[in-house]
Amino acid sequence: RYSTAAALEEPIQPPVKVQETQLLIDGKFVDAASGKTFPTLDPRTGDVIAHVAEGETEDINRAVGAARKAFDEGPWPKMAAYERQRILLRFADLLEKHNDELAALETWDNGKPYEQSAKIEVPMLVRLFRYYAGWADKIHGLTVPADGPFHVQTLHEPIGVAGQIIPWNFPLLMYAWKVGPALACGNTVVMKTAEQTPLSALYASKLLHEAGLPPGVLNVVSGFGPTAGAALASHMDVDKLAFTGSTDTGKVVLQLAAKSNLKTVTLELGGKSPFIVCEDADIDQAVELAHFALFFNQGQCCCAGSRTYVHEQVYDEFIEKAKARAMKRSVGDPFKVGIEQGPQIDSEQFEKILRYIRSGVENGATLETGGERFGTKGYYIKPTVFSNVKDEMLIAKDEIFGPVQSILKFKDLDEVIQRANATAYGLAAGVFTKNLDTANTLTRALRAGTIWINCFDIFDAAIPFGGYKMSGQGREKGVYSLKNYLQVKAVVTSLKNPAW
Ligand code: TXE
Repeated sequence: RYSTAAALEEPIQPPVKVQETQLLIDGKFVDAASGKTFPTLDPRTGDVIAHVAEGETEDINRAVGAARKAFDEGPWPKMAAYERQRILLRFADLLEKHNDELAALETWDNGKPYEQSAKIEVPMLVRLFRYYAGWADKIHGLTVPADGPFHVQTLHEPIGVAGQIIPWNFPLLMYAWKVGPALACGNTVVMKTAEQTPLSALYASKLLHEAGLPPGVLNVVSGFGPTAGAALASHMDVDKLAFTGSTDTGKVVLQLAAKSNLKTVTLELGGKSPFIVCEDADIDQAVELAHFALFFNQGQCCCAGSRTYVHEQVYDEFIEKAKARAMKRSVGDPFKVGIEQGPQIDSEQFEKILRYIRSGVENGATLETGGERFGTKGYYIKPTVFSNVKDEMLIAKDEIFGPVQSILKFKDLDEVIQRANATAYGLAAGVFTKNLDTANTLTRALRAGTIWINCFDIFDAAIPFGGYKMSGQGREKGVYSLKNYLQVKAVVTSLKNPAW
């Protein structure tokens, strides 16, 4: 079911026009202080979609200044919580109204299938903003029964200026995971988008201002990591930093935060998540879900089920079916109806994935299908399946971040628990079994921030997400994300008449 390579020669014209390419600072779209721009590229062809203002240190300073003023002078943090909620709800309505334009920009800049952008991701974005709008007027502290003649209460206050750095694999969803809770809690924000995908966040942020957001509350700076990103992470006037990206860059921003003003940091980093198929699993369903767990979003998911452990009793059947499923995956222009897989994000990721595929072959894994680029243009890779993968091979250890499924064999539960946990990562795990005891054992034994049982990649706004070990620090989404954006102030009042 691959499109013919010839079909890729003439990419479909995206049904949207690029409008916002400048930086968003203090409620206005402006050029970079240096006047510089950088091209954002179409992953289908490598051609330029638009030239985007390139923010650097001076622009981050301007954006942080605007966010500081909007925080200190208000009205945002002091506004009635109900008013903040109304703005976020109006924003969600506007996102819903502009679903198709947002989805088209996302697909154009990122390469993910348009149907995925339009039917899954933008609706999830809407849901996230409605969810956090719902929290805005439900944030409150406690009354604490302390010893002594004191009335003790806690106030939950916004932290201040939040710096947020996001990656390119889910530009709109990463924007929502960070902006939603930060604004609901009354913070102001400076967001640094990924250099590969600056467009959709600018468009969404324009809608947020149409919904009534005061100037300076959300500032968006497009630009590169070592310049704009590092300036944000090390800024003395940023109170909190939220980062999603690679583990290596996570370590860098944590150091920058520590060396500057000790801003609090949350990190959502890489993964190498096990997907465990037990002998009693429904094999057809397990094959389909293991396929989805790995290949969804061109394999560019931090929580991809990238180590598929299959019990020896069902291993051969599983391999045969997983291979057949991968061969059926429809690869092609992401704007075409029915396409499951578009191109990888850029030439760097494309080359990295092909290097991992070569290492798999050299290390003796069996290449069942795929293993090479698809077509001659852009960054398409054929869905690839390796069997006979061993734990010590690079393809079983490193985050490949591409459409490469590695299948490993196991004999019993204790063994698979030990092997699944033998990684520096701990983001997610999938468990496929009909046996409740097996599911309970694996749930408790696996060291990962999310365990999906007989399902995978379920991402409701209310479900927390984050990593154990080197997959990150802190949790995003759900009620847990509010904690990232609130300070707790203890207020102790002396009681004149303690008897009452
Ligand atoms: O990530 P980076 P890259 C993994 C995945 C991928 C690899 C490299 O394995 O192959 O990382 O991707 C900003 N100071 N993930 O290079 O560098 C950068 O501009 C401050 C997993 O794209 O981590 C971008 O906005 N910021 C991941 C963001 O960090 C810096 C998603 C992410 O880029 C910076 C993406 C610096 N010095 C890649 N350097 C996930 N967890 O989902 C870069 N940035």
